[in-house]
Amino acid sequence: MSMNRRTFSAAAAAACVAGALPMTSAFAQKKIVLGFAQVGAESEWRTANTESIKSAAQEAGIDLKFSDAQQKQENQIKAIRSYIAQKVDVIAFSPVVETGFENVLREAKAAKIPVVLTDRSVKVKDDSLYVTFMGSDFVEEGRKAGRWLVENQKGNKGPVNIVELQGTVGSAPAIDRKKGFEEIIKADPKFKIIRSQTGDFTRAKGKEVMEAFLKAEGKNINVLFAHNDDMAIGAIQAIEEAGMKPAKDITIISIDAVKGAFEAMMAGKLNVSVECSPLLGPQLMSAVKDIVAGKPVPKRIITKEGIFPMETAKAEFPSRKY
Ligand code: GZL
Repeated sequence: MSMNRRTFSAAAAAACVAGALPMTSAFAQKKIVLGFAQVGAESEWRTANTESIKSAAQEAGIDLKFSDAQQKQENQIKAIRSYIAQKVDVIAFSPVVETGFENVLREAKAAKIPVVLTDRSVKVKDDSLYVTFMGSDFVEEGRKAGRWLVENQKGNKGPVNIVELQGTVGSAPAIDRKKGFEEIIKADPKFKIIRSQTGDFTRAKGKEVMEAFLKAEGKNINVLFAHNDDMAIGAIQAIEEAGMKPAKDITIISIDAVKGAFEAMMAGKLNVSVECSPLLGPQLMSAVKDIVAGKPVPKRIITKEGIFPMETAKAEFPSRKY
């Protein structure tokens, strides 16, 4: 069990005063210990996010304790409790769902361990339970998807029947992307969401649910809005197995802009992907160092992101970092 920063500093100071250690070396040796409770490994996005966090911790000289919750909230809570018991300096996590973390966050606060939210946020009455939330604006990502569709369907008097593959039920990205998308399309009654179901952000579930949509609605489907690229890629397989042409018979809009999405767009099978950057590692490590140094950190740090229609994919692909 690693001694935490406070007890170490007190011991080091005592040793220095007693002349047992030169003042500088003692303090320089103690690495910051960060406990990170990751959602899982459900998508290309998550894999890139984990890679960014691990490489940034190494780069920053931060001792990273990492856990994968396999998309189960109880596993994330268990991991956070273990970091509290280990007296880490900072805890960071990407809440798999928005609710149900209040108690464990209170335990971290009682243990005087600061918490950073990355990627996804939580719904809590007391926002002093976390120092900062860094990640995308998911409502804006949904709006970007909606605006692209409105523009793309300008010449079509409708109806435009949409099926929607939602992300993990109760997660901030699923709730907010739906909200942003509907905010934009509700302006024109030609747009109708005729089926909407969770594919839990995975390719396998995205394919399975799209197969059910196709069985129920078939050629009545004009558009697929998928909350992430992995579900869109699974749905593309289902559309092809049903003998239809993805991105032609069914317009496909998704979010993340991972490598797999660019490959699908270059193959002419995906119409557009809204960027959601997983590369939060460097920002997280810089915030952790500031928190440990007692410097102020903004309550909300929003990642800047774009949108990539099929036509831009070939030119953009070589410079993509995830
Ligand atoms: C978004 C992130 C979502 C991605 C999915 O920030 O939480 O979770 O869009 C991932 O690909 O599974």
